[in-house]
Amino acid sequence: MRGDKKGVCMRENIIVIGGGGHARVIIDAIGNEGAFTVKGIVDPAISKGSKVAGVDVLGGDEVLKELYSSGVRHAIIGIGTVGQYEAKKEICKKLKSCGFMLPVVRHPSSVIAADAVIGAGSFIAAGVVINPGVVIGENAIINTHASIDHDCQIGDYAHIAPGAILCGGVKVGHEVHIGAGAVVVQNMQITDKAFVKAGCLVAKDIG
Ligand code: JB3
Repeated sequence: MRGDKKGVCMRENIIVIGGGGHARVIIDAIGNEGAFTVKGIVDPAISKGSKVAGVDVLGGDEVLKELYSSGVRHAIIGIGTVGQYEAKKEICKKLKSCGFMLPVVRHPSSVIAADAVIGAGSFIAAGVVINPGVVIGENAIINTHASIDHDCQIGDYAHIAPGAILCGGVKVGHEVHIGAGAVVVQNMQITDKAFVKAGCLVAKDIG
């Protein structure tokens, strides 16, 4: 938020990249969090001028430069789709080259330790708990009700799906998917690009 000349706090605008189910979850979190106003959605597969979750679809990625020129400075990647790492990295590159900043978006019901470090563009969903000493990379998704215990490390673009539990000291690499409800016991290490199925118990290192 920033103050106008009268000292009134104004929300900064943000655009959401992608307009599917994951984007709707992000839009809801942004509305609840109150730091930003969603200016619009950028998605080439949805008709320009239509609305998703009450938000205008502004067009495909060709509108990014124009949006930056119009004064929008923040963007969040709302593509959750498992395995779409290259698309996400490509769009991240485009956003940065236009000048956009990628803030951390968190639902206000998440509980995040004061010393946790969370990388740019990451999304922390409703009901997530992140304990002390945790380090999360850029553009990661910590999805609904996931629990990340003390001293875990999570790489860029990792997706910790709803209800997954990482016990203390777990190391998760870049572009890793931890499926919904999976449990990873303490101090396990999971290498880059690994895929852990929903509901799995991980009691041995992967990779
Ligand atoms: O499991 C849960 C809780 N959520 C899933 C989430 C993590 O992933 C959800 O159930 C879905 O499986 C998936 O959600 P997502 O990513 O919203 O899926 P989908 O409905 O396919 O929407 C992705 C949107 O991103 C599509 O409308 C694409 O057109 C758009 N998209 C893909 N690549 C892109 C690009 N948009 C832009 N602007 N640029 C791209 O490069």
